[in-house]
Amino acid sequence: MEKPEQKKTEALAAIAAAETLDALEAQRVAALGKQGWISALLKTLGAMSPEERQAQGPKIHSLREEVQSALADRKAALEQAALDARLAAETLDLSLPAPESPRGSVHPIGQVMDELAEIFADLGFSVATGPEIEDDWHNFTALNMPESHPARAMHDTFYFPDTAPNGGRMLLRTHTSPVQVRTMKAHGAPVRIIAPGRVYRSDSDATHTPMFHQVEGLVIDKGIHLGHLKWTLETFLKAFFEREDIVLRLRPSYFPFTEPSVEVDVGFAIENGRRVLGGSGDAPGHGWMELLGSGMVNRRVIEMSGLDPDVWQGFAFGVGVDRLAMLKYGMDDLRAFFDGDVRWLRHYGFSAFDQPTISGGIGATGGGARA
Ligand code: 2U9
Repeated sequence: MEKPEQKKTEALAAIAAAETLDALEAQRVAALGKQGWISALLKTLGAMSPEERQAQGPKIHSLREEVQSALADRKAALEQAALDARLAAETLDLSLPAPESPRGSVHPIGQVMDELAEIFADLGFSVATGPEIEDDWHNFTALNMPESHPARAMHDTFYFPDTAPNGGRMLLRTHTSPVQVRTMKAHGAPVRIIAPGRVYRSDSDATHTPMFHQVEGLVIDKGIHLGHLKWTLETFLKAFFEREDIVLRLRPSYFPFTEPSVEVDVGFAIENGRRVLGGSGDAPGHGWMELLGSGMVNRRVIEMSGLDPDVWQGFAFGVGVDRLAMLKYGMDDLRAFFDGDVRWLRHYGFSAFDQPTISGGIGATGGGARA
């Protein structure tokens, strides 16, 4: 075993000197591969006499184990070194400033939706959502707009060719009101929700887009009256516009789903040629701007939503989210909201880090014309 001992010493030295996993693999093949010298040594055992095999066998096997374990140790060491090098090269220093100004921003509509959810959560409202593809029962009939009702024609509805499971027509919802109907049917009363979301009407000009955003609110409880409605809207608008001097004017109106119905105007003043909300619209140089629709929920709607109108009453309101965003953040063209122009978004978008909170301030500072 002179020769094998010497070969082992050489092999162990070569293994220790291998700098790469490939070089190490070459050493393994040279010793333990099919043509390797240890494999050849093992083959000689078959031709030996039993006495000789008893003497040489353990020596050859221990030599093989020694080489095998040296290969495994070196392999582990090389792999660890490779991992250490990779970890050192790929470190990320989170304290470094971003190489460029951050891309991507929160769209003003998303920002305003977050602000609305925060303000109304503080008043005890939850956010409810529902399908944008509706059937005509939930979108119209349950809201006191039967088939022949002229208000149906006024909504410029996008209809689908399909028929709903309840036999009615399928459509893109023209308002978020079906969400409130579904909520009352599923959960009963009392109810205190806002329903923000996309709505669709076949209408397109400088002030109308075929898809726009609404937020509607619904409160159902015992003994609810117009005073609750006015206080809620006043509190909401003061928080949203971050001004204590918001003044409302309620005008009688008509909606099929509310009775009585009121349109809500907000007083504004002209400052630097621009309308600024706040103060009475009756003061000299001031005016009134129509902002919201609202009213006491029609008892027929309460009934169709599965509740007893002699027990439960409520108020509801609706407002365009796009319009709220334009008023608060000073955009003047509604169509730009939907163009997806990155320059516009860079100018009017908000930072994702600027979350509206009651304690930290509702209005964002990062975007809009207020920046
Ligand atoms: C239920 C009962 C009543 C929601 C209401 C309005 C008045 C309204 C418009 C404002 C501007 C729509 O975006 S807009 O064009 N909305 O004037 N919406 S009351 O009334 C409801 C809703 C659901 C069950």
